[in-house]
Amino acid sequence: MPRHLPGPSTLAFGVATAAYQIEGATQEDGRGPSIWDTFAARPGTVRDGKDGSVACDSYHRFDEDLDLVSGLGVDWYRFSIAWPRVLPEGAGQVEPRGLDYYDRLVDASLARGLSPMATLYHWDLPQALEDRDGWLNRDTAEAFADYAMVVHERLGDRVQVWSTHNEPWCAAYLGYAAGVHAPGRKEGGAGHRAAHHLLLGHGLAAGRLHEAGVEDLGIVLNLAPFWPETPEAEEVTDGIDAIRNRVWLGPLVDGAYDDGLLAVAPELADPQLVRDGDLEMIRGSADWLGINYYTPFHTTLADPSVARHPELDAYPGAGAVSFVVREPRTDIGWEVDANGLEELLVDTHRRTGLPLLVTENGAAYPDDRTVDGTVDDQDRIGYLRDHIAATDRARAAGADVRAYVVWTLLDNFEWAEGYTKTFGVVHVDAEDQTRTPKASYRWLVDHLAAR
Ligand code: IFM
Repeated sequence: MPRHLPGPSTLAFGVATAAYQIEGATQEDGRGPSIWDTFAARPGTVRDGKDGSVACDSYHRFDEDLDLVSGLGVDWYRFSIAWPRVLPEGAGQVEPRGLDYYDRLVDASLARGLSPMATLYHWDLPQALEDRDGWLNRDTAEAFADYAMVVHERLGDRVQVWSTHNEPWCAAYLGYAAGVHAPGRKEGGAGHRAAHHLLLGHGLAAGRLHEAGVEDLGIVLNLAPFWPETPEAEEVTDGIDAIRNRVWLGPLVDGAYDDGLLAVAPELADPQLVRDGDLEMIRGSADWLGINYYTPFHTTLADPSVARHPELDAYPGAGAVSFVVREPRTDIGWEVDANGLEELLVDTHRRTGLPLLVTENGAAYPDDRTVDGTVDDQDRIGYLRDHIAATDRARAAGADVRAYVVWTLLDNFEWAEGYTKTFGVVHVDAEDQTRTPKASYRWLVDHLAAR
């Protein structure tokens, strides 16, 4: 069983989930509250007013879920660990029952021949840390590194591939600038401050995990291709690209925030925030890079007579850009274009030289059940087929892509969209939690067997 990072010779496959989206049991076995419990309880934050308190009840049904994972024929199971299960207050007292759960999950994965890939932070910050200013407080980065070591001490004998953060862009900019994700703070430039502390947390944790013997440590980014529609749109698009992509790649690869980024994010030039040694420590800290890809973005210069697009709140300081979304689109409104994935993989490999994993890729579709209870999600099959082919093309063009991981196993709590948007290859009945593999699940089984 390839428990280490797969080699470059073949493309390995996996499927991903995240703790808050599937586990439920938010009040069980000593778990402390997270920012998503608090945020979702506030009226108007989540489309259907629901939360992750039950979700897919995977905390109790993980055996059944792992049977579904292994039934796909994938090598890897990518899951995340809920920080507030392990340290209910974010720091200090460890909750052994939280660690026990992940211990069982890892053993049950290995028993099925699945290699575990563990993500330490998929957005469920302990509320106690947010009460002390969350990712705007430098201490949170230190607390994250301590938490990483607690988890590693328990699971590190069996888990070899670790990632620190999942999509820190969302945690920083959707959470602290646009306020559409937890903790729901709409504070513009605070997004940049949160981004630096997330990077710092990654760097501190990476240093200690490497010292403890971890060889396959990565960070998972939702990088995105931006395609200016006109030459005039190029300059403003540069600012958007800086906030989405270069804010992470600059420190990780060069140990620096570039001038174009600093022009739109002056906060990152503040020596109180970015202290001596921070960027040097972050440089070279990742052994691999995870890329989560869903859609490309076409950009134009914004028409000043038209109201600013709310999505731009997630790019504080960037100029007047508009996004043009072409057809076809998924149910969540994201344009479908697999060429964006190919381009991103080739460019990111050139830019970083690091092994890449496609750590998430998938699509939301309405997924209506037919009279016999099955879900014939042909759109999702088309999406997955085209994006796997794009990954193959990127490899053929020289990008060192080691794995393709499907988002996601189960229909689950899709953050601010609640349960209204479904990405799973397995349908989950919200009433009785029955799992029904969709046509895309069967297609994946056949596709992987044929490869
Ligand atoms: O569901 C999310 C996941 O948690 C992070 N990446 C994007 C997915 C779809 O929105």
